[in-house]
Amino acid sequence: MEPSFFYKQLNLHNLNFFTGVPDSLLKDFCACISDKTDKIFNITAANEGNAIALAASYYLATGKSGIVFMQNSGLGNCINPLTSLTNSETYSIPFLMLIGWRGEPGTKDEPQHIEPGKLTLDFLNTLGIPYSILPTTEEEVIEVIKKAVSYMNKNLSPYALVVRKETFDKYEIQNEKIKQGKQITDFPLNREYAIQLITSLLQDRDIIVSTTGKTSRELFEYRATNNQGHHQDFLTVGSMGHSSSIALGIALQKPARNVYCFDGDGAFIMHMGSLATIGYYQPRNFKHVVINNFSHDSVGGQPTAAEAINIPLIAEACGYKIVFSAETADEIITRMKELQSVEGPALLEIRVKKGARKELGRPTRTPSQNKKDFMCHLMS
Ligand SMILES: Cc1ncc(C[n+]2csc(CCOP(=O)(O)OP(=O)(O)O)c2C)c(N)n1
Repeated sequence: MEPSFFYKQLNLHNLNFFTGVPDSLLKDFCACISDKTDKIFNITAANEGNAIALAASYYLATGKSGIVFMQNSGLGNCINPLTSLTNSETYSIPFLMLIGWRGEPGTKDEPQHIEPGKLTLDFLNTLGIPYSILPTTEEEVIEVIKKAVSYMNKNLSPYALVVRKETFDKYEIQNEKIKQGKQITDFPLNREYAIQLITSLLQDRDIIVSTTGKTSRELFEYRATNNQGHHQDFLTVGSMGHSSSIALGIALQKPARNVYCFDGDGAFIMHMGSLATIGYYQPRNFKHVVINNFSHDSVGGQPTAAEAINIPLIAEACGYKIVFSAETADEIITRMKELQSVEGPALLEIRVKKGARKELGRPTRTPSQNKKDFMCHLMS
C-alpha cells in the first residue's frame, strides 16, 4: 500500500496526531508522517509507554484520538499505561495503535522477534483491545479505518491495526529539509568504524554488553572477521534500552573486570533512568560508550531527541565520575585509553554519522550459545 494513501485516509477521519517509537516494518509510513506532519503532531517518544501517555494527553487536550506507532516488542513497554491510564476502568481514552508485526508466525525472523511475534495477538486479546490486520487493498483499508474509528468513538477505547511485513510500499521523502537531515549527523566516522576501533582497543578480559540493532550486528561481524570468538560480548538483541542495566549488574558482581556498555542514543534515551541507578551504585569498573548518531538508525534513521540533550552532562549529573565526547579516530583512541584506566562510572559519547553497510550480517550464534560462551568467559 502507498503510505500516502493510508496517511490521507487517516486524515479524512481527523486522525492527524502521531507518536511512537519507530520500527523497520513501519519505516516507510514513518517517513511519510515526518514528510507531511508538523513536529508537534509527530512526536518520537522515548519509549512506547510514553507514547501511550502522549496520545492520552493529546486526547485530554483536544478531545481527538491520536495514533501510536510501534514495533510489537514495544507492547511490553505499554502494559502499564494501557492497563492503568487509558483502559475503561480508569480514564477510557481512545487512540489508534499501529503495531509492526515482527516475528509473525510462519515468517522467518530473528530469535528476539519470535516470542513477541507469537504473543502479539494474544496480548491484544488479553488487554481487551480489538484489532485488525492492516489490509493492503485500498477498499479494505478504507473499511478497516472506518471500523476502527467507529469502535474508538463508541467505546472511548483503543483499537489496534497490526501491520505485516512489506505492507507499505517504499516512500520517497519530498520535503528537502527532512531529506537532507540535520547537519549534526555530518561526523567523520560511522558507527561500524567506531565499534571496530573501540573494540580493538579493549583487553582480552574485558566485557562488552552491546545494545539492540546494528551495534550488536556490527560487533558480531568484527569478532567473526578477526577470528576472536564472541565470548567477551553479551549481545542485547532484544530488550532495547536495557544494556546499561545488564552491564551494571555484571559490573557489580565482577568488580575486577572492566565492563563496557556499547549503547545507542535511542536506547540510552529509552530507559535513561538506569543512569541514576548507575550513579547511585558507583561501579568503578563500569564504562559506558554511547554511540550517538542522533537517530534510530537500525530501523530507518528517524531522529531521536539526542540533538536536544547533552549525554555526557546527563551522566555527570547522575554521578558518573568522568565523562568525555569524541568524534575523530584520534580523539577516540585518546579517550579510550583514559576510559580504561580511570575509575568509573565513566562515559564516552562518540558522535557519528548515520548509516550502515547494506550487506551487514546477523549473529550466526544463537542467544543461548552467546549466553553460554559469555558466562564461561565471566567465570574464567
Ligand atoms: C522496545 C523496542 N522498541 C523498538 C524497537 C525497534 N528498534 C530496534 S533497534 C532500534 C533503534 C535503536 O536506536 P539507537 O539506540 O539510537 O541505535 P542505532 O540503531 O541508531 O545505532 C529500534 C527502535 C525494539 N527493538 N524494541
